[in-house]
Amino acid sequence: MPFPRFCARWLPLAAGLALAGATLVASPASRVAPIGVTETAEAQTGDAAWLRYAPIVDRAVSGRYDGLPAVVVSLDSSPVVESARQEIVRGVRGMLGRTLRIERELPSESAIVLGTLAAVGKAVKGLGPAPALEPDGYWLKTVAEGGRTLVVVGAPNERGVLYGTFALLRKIAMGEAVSTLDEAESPAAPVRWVNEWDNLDGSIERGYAGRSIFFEGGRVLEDLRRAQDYARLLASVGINGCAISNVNADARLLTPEFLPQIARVAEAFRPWGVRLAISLDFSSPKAIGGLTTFDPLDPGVARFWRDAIDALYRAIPDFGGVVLKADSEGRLGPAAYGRTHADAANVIARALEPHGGLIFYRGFVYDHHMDWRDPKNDRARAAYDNFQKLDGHFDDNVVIQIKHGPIDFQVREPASPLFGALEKTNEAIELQITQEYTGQQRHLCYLVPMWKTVLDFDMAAAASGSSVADLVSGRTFHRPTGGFVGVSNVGRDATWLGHPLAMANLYGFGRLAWAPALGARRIAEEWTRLTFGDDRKVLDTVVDLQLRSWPVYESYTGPLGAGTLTDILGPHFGPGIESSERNGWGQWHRADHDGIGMDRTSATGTRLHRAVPVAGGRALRVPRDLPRRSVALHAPRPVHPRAAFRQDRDPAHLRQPPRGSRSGGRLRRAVGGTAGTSGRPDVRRGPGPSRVPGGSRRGLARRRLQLVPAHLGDRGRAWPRRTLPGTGRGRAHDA
Ligand code: GCW
Repeated sequence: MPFPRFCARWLPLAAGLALAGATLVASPASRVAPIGVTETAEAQTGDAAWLRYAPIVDRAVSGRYDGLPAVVVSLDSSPVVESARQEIVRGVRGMLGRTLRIERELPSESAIVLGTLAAVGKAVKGLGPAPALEPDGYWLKTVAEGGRTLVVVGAPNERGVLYGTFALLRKIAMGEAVSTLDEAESPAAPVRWVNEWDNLDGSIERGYAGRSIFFEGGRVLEDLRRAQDYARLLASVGINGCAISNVNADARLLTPEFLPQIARVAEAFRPWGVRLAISLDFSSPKAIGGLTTFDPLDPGVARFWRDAIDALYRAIPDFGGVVLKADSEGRLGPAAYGRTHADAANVIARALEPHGGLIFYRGFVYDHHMDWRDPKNDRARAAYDNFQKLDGHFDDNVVIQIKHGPIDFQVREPASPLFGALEKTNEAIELQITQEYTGQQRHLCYLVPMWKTVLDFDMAAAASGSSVADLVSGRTFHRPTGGFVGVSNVGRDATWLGHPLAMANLYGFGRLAWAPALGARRIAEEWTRLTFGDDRKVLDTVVDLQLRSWPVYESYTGPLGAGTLTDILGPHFGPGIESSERNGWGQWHRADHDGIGMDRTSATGTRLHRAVPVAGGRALRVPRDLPRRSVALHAPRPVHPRAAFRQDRDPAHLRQPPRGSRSGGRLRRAVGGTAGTSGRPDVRRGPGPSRVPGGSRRGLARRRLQLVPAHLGDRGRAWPRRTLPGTGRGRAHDA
């Protein structure tokens, strides 16, 4: 059995909680159970994650559900509604110790009624008109009728019935009343997906929790029970799509040999309403199609994609779509033929369109051979420079999938400037549940507060409200689709993510994708109660640990917005500050005895600020402690007025656009051409000559100095006094 029971993992956790002040309940055999329930450590493996449905031990709380009906009726026999019915039985049994009776038709006694709006409307006379709901939304309503109570879970589609059922169970876990319900919820966006970076050999790129639950030895696993359990977890937080293969893609997935195999994964997902997706290799027409080209404008290539996608849909009629990483980090793309990202996306989009499929085209395109000596070069500009100019050129079933920050999943980044720059193109935000740069699931780092700094951020791209959450949901510019993608790395480890507390991030991603306005604390509380039960002390301790973890992790691995101090050329874990300098990857700290940080002003630096309409006056509304945390990044992150980076150097940029103006467009037009940024990731430029374009080295150092805020005083300047060779200032740090 690949998923052994374990105590080894829970015991340190239990010990940790004990240290942190949690109550640990010892079983008669003196085994430690991590929470205030009667299970032993051996009986609890972590497999169930937040769907453990631990018994509610507080009688005052469980008593609230004494009136819950003893019967469940599902008015629909589809596999998804069937899952909902099984789930309510399982959840009520776990939390309240009662076994619901299953009926096919409405009985004369009280009942929980599951069904689509059409079905429940017909069966429950006193239900009344249904509220307006988006697809996947649900309505929870209690109806007193003929001396009985009906607890109705109704929805416009089957998935919504399942999500409503999970919501009802969540309410019980949270101790909330369910006797007089009338609640309608719709998801914030249609796209709520996860991407796994699993390879066909069973390894996982940035996998820290064991091998793939989908692949092994170049094939799909025979036993897909784990995949099915994963789909259930995803469904419980409203995630409706999952791309199972690495974006550094393997073309073999599209071959006739593989289609029946991945169709089995789709089958495992289907009862939970999760649509299957895969990543594509853009060179497939040549790599597996027998063509001599993969030029997206070649008619033979277009035919290849049409045939390949048709075959996919024959095998998997409800296939969700594809993810494409092209022209980035060595992946082949349209630049090989001088074509644009729009050409590349559209040729595949047109093959998907008749089937209703989506293509997620990754905005993570940059040149990793940039000349580090050139102070105008800036990886943080890459996504914007590559895609903003193509706005309006993408078909309606293309979604540009944008990493949350402009660099690469660092412990603190501002929102990517690209979010505010696409008015005529669908977008999705890519958040990394995988803790690649945030402790690799060995350090505790609860990411929800970090994600919220980005999702809540207003890009000032439209009068109607343009928070990143609104932009990606398609609300700001009325886009037909868009939403949220989480990069996850679940594996065969019994805890799914390799650390029991890391699952709060997967849970949190799903909850935010459904309702980005939810608070980080609320999400941590939900997750903790669902995972560990209702012991107050455990709840307080775990929630407190979670909420404090991100700033703590940041403080020792990437303070001041400097970007990661881990080894970027190796595993992205453990100290390796200098690995960021003197190479083309563009994660430069530019730290020396004068200061730290990139000059991103328009006047003398990389001009990133011009790409971001939110900088400038808006800065004055942010909490006072933000600038200290992000000064070295010196990106669109708002900067405290007292910060000594000279705001007056760039007055056009700093002018506060009148509230409600179409400032985004104006400012974006002002961006114009950009000096020193690649925009052409296929062009591999080696390190250039050791001259410093754009000014003398002394001038450059002086400008960087201005990025250190005055109020940091010595703190800002106390950064390693020795000069890094990357700054061109002679004395080597390690010499
Ligand atoms: O952060 C980098 C990772 C790569 C990853 C890449 C990407 C899948 O280090 O491992 O490749 O991002 O997002 O494509």
